[in-house]
Amino acid sequence: NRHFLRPGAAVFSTYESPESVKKWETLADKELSRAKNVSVDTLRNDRITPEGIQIQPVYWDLNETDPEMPGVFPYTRGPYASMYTHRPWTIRQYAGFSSAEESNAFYRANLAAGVQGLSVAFDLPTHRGYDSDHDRVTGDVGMAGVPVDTLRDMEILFDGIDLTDVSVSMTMNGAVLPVMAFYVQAALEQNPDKDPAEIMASLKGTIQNDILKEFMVRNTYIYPPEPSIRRIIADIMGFTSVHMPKFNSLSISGYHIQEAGADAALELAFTIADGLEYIRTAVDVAGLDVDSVAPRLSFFWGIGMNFYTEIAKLRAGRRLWATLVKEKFQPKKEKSLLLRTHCQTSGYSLTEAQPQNNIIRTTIEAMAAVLGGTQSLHTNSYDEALALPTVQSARVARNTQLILQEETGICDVADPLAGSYFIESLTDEIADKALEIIQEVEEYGGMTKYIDSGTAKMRVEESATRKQGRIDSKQETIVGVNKYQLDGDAAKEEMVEVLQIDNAKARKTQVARMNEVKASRDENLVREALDKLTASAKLTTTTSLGDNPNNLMKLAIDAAAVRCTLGEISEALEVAWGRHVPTSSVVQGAYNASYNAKGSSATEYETVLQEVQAFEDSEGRRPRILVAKIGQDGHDRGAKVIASGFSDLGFDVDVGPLFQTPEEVAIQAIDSDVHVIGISSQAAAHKTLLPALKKELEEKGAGSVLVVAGGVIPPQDYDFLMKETQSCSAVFGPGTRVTDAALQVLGLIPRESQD
Ligand code: 2CP
Repeated sequence: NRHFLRPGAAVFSTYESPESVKKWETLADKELSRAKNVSVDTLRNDRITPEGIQIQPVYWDLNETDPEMPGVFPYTRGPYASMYTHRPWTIRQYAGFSSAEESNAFYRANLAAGVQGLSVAFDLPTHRGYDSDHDRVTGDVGMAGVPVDTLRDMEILFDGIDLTDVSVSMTMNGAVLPVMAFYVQAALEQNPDKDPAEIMASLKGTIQNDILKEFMVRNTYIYPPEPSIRRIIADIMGFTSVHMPKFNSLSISGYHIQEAGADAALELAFTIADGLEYIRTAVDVAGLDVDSVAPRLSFFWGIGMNFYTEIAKLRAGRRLWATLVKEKFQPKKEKSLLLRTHCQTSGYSLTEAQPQNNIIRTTIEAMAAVLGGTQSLHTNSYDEALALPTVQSARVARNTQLILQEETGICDVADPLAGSYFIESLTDEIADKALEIIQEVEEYGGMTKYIDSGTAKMRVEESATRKQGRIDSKQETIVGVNKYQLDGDAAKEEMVEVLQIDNAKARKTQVARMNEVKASRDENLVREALDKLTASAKLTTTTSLGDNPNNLMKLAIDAAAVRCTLGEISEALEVAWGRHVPTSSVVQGAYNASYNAKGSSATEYETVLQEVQAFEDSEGRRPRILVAKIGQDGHDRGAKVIASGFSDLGFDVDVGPLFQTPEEVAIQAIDSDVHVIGISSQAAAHKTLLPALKKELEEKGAGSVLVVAGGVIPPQDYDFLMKETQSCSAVFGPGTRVTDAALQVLGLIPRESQD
């Protein structure tokens, strides 16, 4: 007899089930009967392949005395016993367009076409707590998601969608209080005749609310760490645990840590360590019971192209979380130990070159997510390295999941890869590596202190720079980018239509609607609600317990009800806490080390170093670049990698602060006397902000400073930027090798020695 036995095998008749298997069967029967009124036996008997093979809902090794089972501690094999066998993961596509109306139409069409939950993407001004009329957000309104200034926008966003029925995820971290308040108040106003307590209790969904990773990698914070965690997050956890028990109060995110360049072990470790820190905040700071909070913490992983590793990561994550929460907090409810997660296929793995290849990448990543046992999934659109998705590309992305769910049979078996020598071994090893890092963080005093020390950010940036070095030196293959590239006509054939957004129009419509709301409200009530928020923000005692009259979430809902704007609510808190000002630094040596790790392409690297030296010899100083971000776009992985790579290649590198206006960038460039400004743009504001930067430079007599741009910029816009408006001299798309960019920049810098 082979060891891979399963319940259908002949030997099964004499088999005495171990405890874990008995527990699994009881749990699975309960889940199945609750959802579909079927039992494990129904599943066993019903599913016969065309070849006549009976498919079991789960498989295990009959020779093991205590086999790991799905739904049973430590949950390596899944948080639920029956997993997808009767309820597949939720297809939840993250989306938000430049107006509430367009976004609403998209959500409704998607729900009609098989999507099972909503996931709202807000624009960057909303994330950063600015109303659409603020002068720091001219290029950002409606560009990377939907703008929400007032309750009116939220009402339109969910028009015709019953919020007590559909589960809604909202990606919001900085301006989490006004956004949650608008959402709750919109649900209450959808149901004016019902008991408000009942409406709130029925709301199901998730708010990202994970500020720790914002300070580490994503950068859409507003306030400093201390009030962000100990006041905002604590009060939201306290409020939702009492009034919104079905709502997930946090989505603890590894996704952005991976997107920023972390490998799987680092992503896993920092995310779990963030989760432990949030439970500690709830218990120690807010005085909440672990069992009132932990069951509604959820997770969010990025899924890249390392197929086996990603599957192992999801399995290891569940085991680590259950084990660590049990050990550190001794919860009484089993639900407190479950790591339930959303996954998103990696945006970073998508390429601008040959975009259709991205459909294949996304499918492979989606398969890793579901073979790893995710609860909810977003699949990226193939054109996302170029621009925001079109209706057609979003449809292909959604259908990828429908095909996996309904055509492949993947859902028939819970944790089908369990028992694979390789997957089990990899799961153990990833868990061990992550645990080592988690222990280091815990010994340091927890994630808040670890992030504060700058070590977390530095480790992610190092990992990102090393990866770029491996790609540029071709140790890692990316089809169409560093191998099998197309050129000439073939490359043109691969160009795809991209979505273009009229930023000025989006902003005008938004501001007009906000002014209408302001004109029709009672200003005294507005002032009173905002003053209460400021007063609560200044308190030094906890206000987290759900019924506390000074709970910030409660006061934000009161403010939403009297039509305060998102910017006003944010400002009322900023008065007490100030805005967080980040510091930035450049990783040294990591690009050089990994580029030359195997000695490959060393001559190209040498060539750049020699060119830089020649520049210095002729100009009397090294080439100097200001790497800058303009507008509210905080995605800084690309900027950081360029800064580190250029620095290793011999450039003098200045890194500008995040969230600059074009004028501030121009002033810094002039003050630092740089030869070149490199603008990294990931959030679609390039057509407004690059021409504005050029204008500022010219007005200040610095028109000769070279401007180059990189990031998510559709090739269709290159002419607009380089010819029509002459606002930059080169555009580097995703996938550009740092060495190539450096050589090209050197060639473009006007030489004073030749004047
Ligand atoms: C599920 N259920 C089951 C089973 N499976 N019951 C019996 N048997 C099963 N096999 C039940 C659950 O217990 C639950 O009910 C309900 O069905 C829903 O299942 P779920 O697993 O909770 O799924 P979900 O509602 O889809 O929630 C999934 C998550 C949630 C992960 C817990 O937090 C979520 O939806 N997250 C999405 C986050 C998101 O969209 N983020 C977007 C990031 P009960 O609730 O009654 O127990 S995009 C970010 C971008 C990139 C950015 O940040 O910039």
